Amino acid sequence: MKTALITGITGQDGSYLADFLLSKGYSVYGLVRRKSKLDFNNAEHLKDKVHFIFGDMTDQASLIRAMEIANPDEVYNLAAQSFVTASWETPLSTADINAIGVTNILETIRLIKPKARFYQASTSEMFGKVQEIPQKESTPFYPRSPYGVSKLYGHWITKNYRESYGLYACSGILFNHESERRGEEFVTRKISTAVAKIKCGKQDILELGNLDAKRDWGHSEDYIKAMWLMLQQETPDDFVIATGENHSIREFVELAFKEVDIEIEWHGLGAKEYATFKGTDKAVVRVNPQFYRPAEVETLLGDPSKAESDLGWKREVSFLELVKRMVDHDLKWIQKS
Ligand code: NAP
Ligand code: G4F
Repeated sequence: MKTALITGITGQDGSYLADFLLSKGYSVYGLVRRKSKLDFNNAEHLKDKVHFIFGDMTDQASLIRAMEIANPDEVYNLAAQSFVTASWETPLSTADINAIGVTNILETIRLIKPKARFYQASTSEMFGKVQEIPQKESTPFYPRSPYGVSKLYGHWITKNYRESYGLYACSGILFNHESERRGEEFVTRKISTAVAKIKCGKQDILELGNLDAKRDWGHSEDYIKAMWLMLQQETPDDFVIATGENHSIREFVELAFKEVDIEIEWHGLGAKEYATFKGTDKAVVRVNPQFYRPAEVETLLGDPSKAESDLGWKREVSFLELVKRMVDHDLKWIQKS
């Protein structure tokens, strides 16, 4: 039986990855942060199945302790301050967790279990102001946020430990992936919960920032399989994981409201008045500059051909299915609450 240690197990990807590894017979350990109130977030259902270890990416002593307790064959580093907007508000702690935190865990592996295989959660945000369309493994990076910059450090230090010490260390450059477990401040989940609340008469209006930004969106359950595949190869390497198609925020909004048969009234920048269609088949979606970013990533589109040919990975959930699953889930959730 193999053993895995997952950092970020309470998050979207960490919880799906734990489900997946358990189904494959792994013994799973998960690093969780101590908070004022015990909160397992997305890992609530895993409480009896996973060994939780308290720790923090910024506290190397806790990572050493976690490595000694788990003695893992595979380490998945999914922990991060992952919300791009928050990285302008907390740039230093973002760097501490997302950049230095990666060195903390790599050093821990090097010292305690150099044979453990390591997965680093890199991101398409590193492409930022894109230098090539579509983006592939060889595309130059140009991050546009403190988050993107911190992740670029994590990406390069992973490569460096592979080249310096011969660690089996890989980075997955994952494009946006969403799900029913996505944090509610990310745009897709913000939209799906708003659609559900508007449908149930519990919200009047949906306010968003840049509607024209485009993202290459997949489902988290497909993407965590790629993480596992990367650690099952003969030699470590880095891979782009994406769907190869992108859509605007506006398109996501349109499909999500269509799912519940609600017509949209768009209110552009500067619109002061808005109609209220509470509990009817009409809704207002309004642009609010409060949600604009100091520097935007306008468009992301990944080329997953290397992962498809070398790992045999393929996404299964289509864009339409993703929107549908998120809206259906939130509708049930809001109706129940
Ligand atoms: P998420 O839902 O925000 O989960 C982040 C996890 O990191 C949570 O479990 C969080 O714990 C934990 N964490 C944060 N700071 C920590 C610290 N100092 N020490 C220990 N744990 C800490 O993120 P996700 O969407 O699952 O993404 C997983 C990883 O993939 C992240 O590294 C993210 O940057 C990267 N990524 C995500 C996407 C995407 O589209 N989802 C794309 C590319 C890369 P709490 O529950 O205590 O907050
Ligand atoms: O959903 P988002 O906040 O995700 P973003 O910034 O693309 O980052 C996510 O994907 C990255 C991979 O590319 C991950 F590395 C990262 O951890 C995270 O998971 O925003 C998507 C787009 C942006 O262009 C943003 O400006 O949606 C636009 N947007 C428009 N209105 C909004 C809003 N984003 C948010 N969060 N809230 C809005 O009201």
